[in-house]
Amino acid sequence: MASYIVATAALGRTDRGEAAGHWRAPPGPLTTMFGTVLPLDGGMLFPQESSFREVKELNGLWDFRADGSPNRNEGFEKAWYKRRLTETGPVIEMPVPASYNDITQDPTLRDFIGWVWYEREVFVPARWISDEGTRVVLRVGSAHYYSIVWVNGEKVTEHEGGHLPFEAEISSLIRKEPTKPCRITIAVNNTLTLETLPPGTIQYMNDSSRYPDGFFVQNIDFDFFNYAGIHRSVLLYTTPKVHVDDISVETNFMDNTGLVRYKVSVQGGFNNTLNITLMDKDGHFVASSTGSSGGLKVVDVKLWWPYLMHENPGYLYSMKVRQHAHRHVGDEYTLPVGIRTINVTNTQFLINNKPFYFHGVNKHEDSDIRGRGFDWPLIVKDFNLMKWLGVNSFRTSHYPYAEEILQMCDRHGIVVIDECPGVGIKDIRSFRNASLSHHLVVMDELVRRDKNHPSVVMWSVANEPASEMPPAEFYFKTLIEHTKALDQTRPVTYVTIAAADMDKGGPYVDVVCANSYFAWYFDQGRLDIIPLQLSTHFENWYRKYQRPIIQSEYGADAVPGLHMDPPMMFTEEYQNALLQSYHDVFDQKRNQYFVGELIWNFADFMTSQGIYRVVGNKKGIFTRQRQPKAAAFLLRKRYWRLANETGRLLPD
Ligand code: BDP
Repeated sequence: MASYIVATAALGRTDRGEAAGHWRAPPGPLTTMFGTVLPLDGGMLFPQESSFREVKELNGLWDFRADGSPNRNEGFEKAWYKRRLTETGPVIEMPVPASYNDITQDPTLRDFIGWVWYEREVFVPARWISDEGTRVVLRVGSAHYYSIVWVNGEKVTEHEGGHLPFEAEISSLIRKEPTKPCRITIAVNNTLTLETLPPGTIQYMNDSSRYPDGFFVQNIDFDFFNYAGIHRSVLLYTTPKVHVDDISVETNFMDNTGLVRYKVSVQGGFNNTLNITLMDKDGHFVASSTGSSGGLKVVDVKLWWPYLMHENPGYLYSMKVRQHAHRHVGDEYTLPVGIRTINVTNTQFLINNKPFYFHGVNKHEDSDIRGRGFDWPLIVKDFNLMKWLGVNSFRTSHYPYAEEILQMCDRHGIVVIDECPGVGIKDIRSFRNASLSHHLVVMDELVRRDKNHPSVVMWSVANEPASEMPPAEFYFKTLIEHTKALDQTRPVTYVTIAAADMDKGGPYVDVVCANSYFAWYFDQGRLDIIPLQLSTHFENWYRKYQRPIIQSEYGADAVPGLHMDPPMMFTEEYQNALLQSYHDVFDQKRNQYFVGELIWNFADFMTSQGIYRVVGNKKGIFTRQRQPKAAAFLLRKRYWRLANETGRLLPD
C-alpha cells in the first residue's frame, strides 16, 4: 500500500500522508468524496500478446456526456453508472483516445471543468468468461485527471493522476452475467487542487455585479493547456490466473561480457517454475536461467547505444520469461532488454562509459484536434522529424509520455529524461504533506512503469518549482532521496530556473538541469547580453555544485512567417539569432562541464488563453502542424555537426 509517513522536519511533526487516496475536491460545487486507492500493489507490465495472453483494444467512439449541473455532481446523485448513459440524458460520440476539448464546436466543452462521463459496451469473448483460469484485466493507458471506473454498474477502480496507466481485474464481475455485453463507464474529472500534480486552484467569482451566480475559473501555474479526457488506449487483456506480474532488469558489462540481473514476481499461485531465456535480435539463444531472480551473462555483448553514437543504435535483446505452474497453464512474457550503463561524474554524463552529449528537444504531447490524445501518425512523424534534425535525446516535459513512445525510443536509441507531472508547484500550500505524499506515489508509479526502458537515462522529479520557499528544501530532498532509493541505476534531477536554487536543492541533484530565457523574459530584445549572462550563470552553477550541467530549456517565440532584420522579438530571425547566441556559449563550455542542450520547444503547443500567448506557445522550431520554421534548419545543421564531433565512439 503506497501511503507514506512524511516526517516534516521543518514543522517538527510527523503526519500520515494519504497517498492518492481521498481526492480532495475543491470546496463548493465540485465536491465529491472517493474511496481509498491502492495504486502500487502489483506490477504494471505493458499489455502484450503471447501464446498465453490476449489483448482487445476498446478504442473508437464512446458515448459521452459532460455533467453540466451547477455542482457537477448530478452523475453521482443520479448514479449514471447504473444504467446506460443514453437512459439518463443526451450523449454525444467521443473518440478515445483524445482530449475532449477540441473535438466539438462547443466552447463550454473546450473549457469545461468537472466530471465528464464516457461509456461503451463490449462483448467479451466467451472463452475468456468460461475459462476460470483466465484473468481479465481492464486497463486505461491514461485519463486526465481523476478517474473512476465501473463495469456493469459496479465500481472497479479509481485513479489519481493524468499521465500514468491504471487497471482493474474484472474476471469475476464479467462472469456474473456471462451472456450480457459488458458496460464500461469511466468518469473523468480535470479539476486541479493544491495537492494534485500539477497543482491548480478553483476560484469562485463572488461579485454578482460582474459574474453570474456560481462563476468560477481554474487557475494554473504552468504553460500548457490542461487537456482532459481519456488520452491513451483503453484495453481488455488476459493473463493466466497464475501470471507474471512484474519484471525488473538491471544491466551492466565488463569488457565484452554483458550482465542482465533480473527479478520476476508471480501472482495468483505458488509452486512456480520460472525459465528465463535471453535471445538476440535475430532470435538466437544467448543465455538462460531459472528462478525468480538471477543473472544472465552475455558473451560478446552488443550494447544499447544512443542514436548517432554508434552505427547500430538501440540494440535490444529479448528476455522471455516462461512460468510453469503446477496444474495451471503457465504464462509467458517477453521483455525487450537493452544492455547499457549510466554514470555521472563531476563533469560528464557517461553512457557505456563514454561521454554523452545531449543534443535534443523538449516536447509536449500536443496536436490539433486530438489535444493530448495518443495518435500513431503524429508519433511516427515526430520521430522522423527528430531524426531529420539529428536529435539524440528529449525530455518528457512536463509529464510522463505514452509507453509506446518510450518503446520507440528504446528501438531507435533516442535518450530520454523522464519527467513526472511536478510542474507549476508555486503555491506554498502545495509543499504540504498531502502534496508530498502524492508526489512520492507518482514517482513510484513512474519508476514502476518505466524502469526497464534502456532509453530512460534520468528521472526528473519536477520542473521549476518555487524552490525559494522555505518548505521546498525538505520537500525536494525527500523526493529525490526517495527516487534514488527506488532506482539506484539512474541519476535524478529537478529542472530549475531560479537562481535561488543555487542555494537549495542543488546538493541533491546528480545533474544540474537549468532553464533560462535571457533576452526573452528579461532584457527583452537585447540579444547582446546573452554571452555574458549565460556564461556567468553556468560558471556560478558549476563553481557551487561541481555537477555536469544541461541547458534543459532555452528559446524564443516565433510567429511563423514573421520577418524582421535586424531581428525583433517574435520573428523567425530573432528566434534564430537567440539560439545562435546560446550556441556560442554552449560551445565554449562543452569541453568543460556542459553536457547537453534541449531546445524549448520541438513544436508550438496549446496553452490557456492570456495576453502572453497568441493561440498557444510559439517557441516551437516546428509549427503545431509540424512544419519547419527557420530555426529548424539552424538546429539541424548544428545537431548533425555535434553528432560528428561528440557522438563518435571514442577509442578506448
Ligand atoms: C519555462 C517552462 C515552460 C514554458 C516556457 C515558456 O518550463 O513550461 O512553456 O518557460 O515560457 O519556464 O515558454
